[in-house]
Amino acid sequence: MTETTPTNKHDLNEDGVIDENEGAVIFRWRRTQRYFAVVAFAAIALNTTVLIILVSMGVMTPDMINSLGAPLAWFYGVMGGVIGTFMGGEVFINRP
Ligand SMILES: [Ca+2]
Repeated sequence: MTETTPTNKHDLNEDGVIDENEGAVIFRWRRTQRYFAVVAFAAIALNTTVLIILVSMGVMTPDMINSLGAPLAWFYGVMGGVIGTFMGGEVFINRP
C-alpha cells in the first residue's frame, strides 16, 4: 500500500494536485467574499453620507435620527460583521 499525500479540501478530485480548475474555484470563492465586504463597506459609507446630508439640509432632525437608533445600530453591526468576518478570514487563510 502506497503512502498518500495529506488530503486538501481544495483538491476536489483528490489526486494530490491542485490543478487550474480547482484553483479557479478557490479564486471565485475568495473574490465573492471580497465583493461582499466591499458592498458592505460601500453601504455603510453611503448610508452615513446620506444621513449627514439629510440632517445638514434640514430634511431630517437629529431627533428623527435618534428614533432610528435601533435599526441603524443593527445595520452598522451587521455590515461591520460582514467586513470583520472577511478580514478575519483573510488573515486566517494567509496565516504563516
Ligand atoms: Ca486535484
